[in-house]
Amino acid sequence: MKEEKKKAKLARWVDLNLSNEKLIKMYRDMLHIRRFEERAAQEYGKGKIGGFCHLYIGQEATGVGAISALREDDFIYTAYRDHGLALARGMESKGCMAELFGKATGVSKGIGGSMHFYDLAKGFMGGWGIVGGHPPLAAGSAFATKYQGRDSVTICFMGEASTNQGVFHETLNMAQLWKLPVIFICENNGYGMGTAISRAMAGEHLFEKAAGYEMARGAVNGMDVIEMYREMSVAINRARTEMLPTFIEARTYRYRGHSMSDPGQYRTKEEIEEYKKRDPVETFGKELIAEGILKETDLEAMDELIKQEVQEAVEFADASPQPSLDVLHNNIYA
Ligand SMILES: Cc1ncc(C[n+]2csc(CCOP(=O)(O)OP(=O)(O)O)c2C)c(N)n1
Repeated sequence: MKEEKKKAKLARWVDLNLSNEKLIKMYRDMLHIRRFEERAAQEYGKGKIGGFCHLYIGQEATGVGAISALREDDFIYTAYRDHGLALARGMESKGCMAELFGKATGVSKGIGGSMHFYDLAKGFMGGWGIVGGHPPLAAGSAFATKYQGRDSVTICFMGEASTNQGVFHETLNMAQLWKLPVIFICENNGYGMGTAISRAMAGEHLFEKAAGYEMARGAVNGMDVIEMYREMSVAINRARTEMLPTFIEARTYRYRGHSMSDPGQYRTKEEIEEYKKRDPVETFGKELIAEGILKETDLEAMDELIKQEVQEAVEFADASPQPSLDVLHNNIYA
């Protein structure tokens, strides 16, 4: 009887070999993204961030779950909703905030801005603005590592709207045909700007788009960091050992508008509140407490430290210089 009780109490991640340290880091990474972006929203309101600013708030578990399963020599491509993914990859708050502020100390030297975070040393390959534009680049990266005989994998985040683009289908076709070690992670947050997926996409089962290419595929609860990690571990193993691609539909939700300039009148407050009930950060925090891995006071202390880190990032970005005028025409092809 005692034994049974013990078994029933095993954490749901027991099969994943996740150390407590790793679990705590996953929680911390999600909270870091949340606090960084809440602050970015405030700074945007003060006029410190020019251009677009697309927040990731609500989707933290998808990015952290996926990126936590990677090795340091793997590569990441994403669209413009990139701050959270960059932070999850270990890019520092200071460089990220400075990039938002358009400062020379930013991760893209202040000439990329919110949509174009980049860090080659961390395999973070951007930060791309054209919907559906980057999946071919990710496939190219996977082609390159395979060609070089390395066992790195490339992961490619994209919004669900990009799966309606022709180039998405061309990329999946080639990835499967050429057996490329690439994982496509479609973050299905239900909306492409103000358009609900049901108004823009034929068919209900998004992940089945990959069936046309006989690619391994599936849907996962993208609001659950552990489930995301679990699916990714399988896909990464397939890519690393069999050189085969995977398509994962991560069902998630963004709490904020498409970008900071979106008042979000195409959905109801009730809908947003419904999703907040299963908030990825709060839910996982409670689970870690229930499992005896952290205490409420640990979460509070961690929150304070993160807020302090973000505060220092804002001060750093404020104090940093603008890029000099002579870099204005660098990296431009004519
Ligand atoms: C080719 C192209 N068409 C239109 C746009 C304008 N646009 C920017 S974001 C966006 C919606 C994309 O939604 P989704 O891919 O689902 O990503 P999410 O914003 O939900 O993360 C559109 C249509 C664009 N950037 N590129």
